[in-house]
Amino acid sequence: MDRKEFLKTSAILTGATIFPSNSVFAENINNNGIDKLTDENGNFIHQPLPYNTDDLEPFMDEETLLLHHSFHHGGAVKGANKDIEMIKKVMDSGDLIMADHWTKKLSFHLSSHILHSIFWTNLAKKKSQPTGNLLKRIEKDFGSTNKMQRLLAKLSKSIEGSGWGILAYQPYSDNLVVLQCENHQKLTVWGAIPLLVIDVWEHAYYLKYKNKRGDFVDALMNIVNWDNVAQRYDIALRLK
Ligand code: MN3
Repeated sequence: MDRKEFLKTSAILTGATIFPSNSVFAENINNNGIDKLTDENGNFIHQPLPYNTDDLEPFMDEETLLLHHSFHHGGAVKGANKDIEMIKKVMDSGDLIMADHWTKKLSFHLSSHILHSIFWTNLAKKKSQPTGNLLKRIEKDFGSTNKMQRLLAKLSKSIEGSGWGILAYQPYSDNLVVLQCENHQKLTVWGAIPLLVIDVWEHAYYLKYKNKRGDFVDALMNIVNWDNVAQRYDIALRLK
């Protein structure tokens, strides 16, 4: 480990700000190592994309990226804020008849906000590969990067309806796991920390890829920002 690597690792372990100020990918991750989803008042905020809307061409087309980020992710942020407000109103009124409705809505919207926030930072226009601790762990848990990627791609492509393929770190069992998530909130395993998430909702690909979800998932593997995934893994290890 060279000095730069040592300082970076030490900073992660102590929770200090480790990211260079020009790293747009890191700006979504705060000092505690989690994504910044709220303002100082606790309201959910919609962060700008960490790149230009045409940066991920041709793998992800500009129009899809723009609509996806502004309308679909943006809508989830608005929804989550409204759901919180409505839960407060229901509690203040004393009539809890709508409490389960707004709680379910919050689960859907906030999970969407969390996964989309991770998703944008998981992508970059440069080609990269898993390295360092992450690579070692992938090889230990899956045999090779190729094997893990094949599993992640397979599970992402075959999700029933709308959902996400997810590579996560599971601190309870101390290993990497690949999960299928339906919608934004179903089929998770408690405690799993998402490292790499693959959005396979039709809104993520239909303008360009039409019904070829598989082609979209394969294309996405060309723009995975493995440095971001590795950062997330190093941070997640603190929860072991
Ligand atoms: Mn989406």
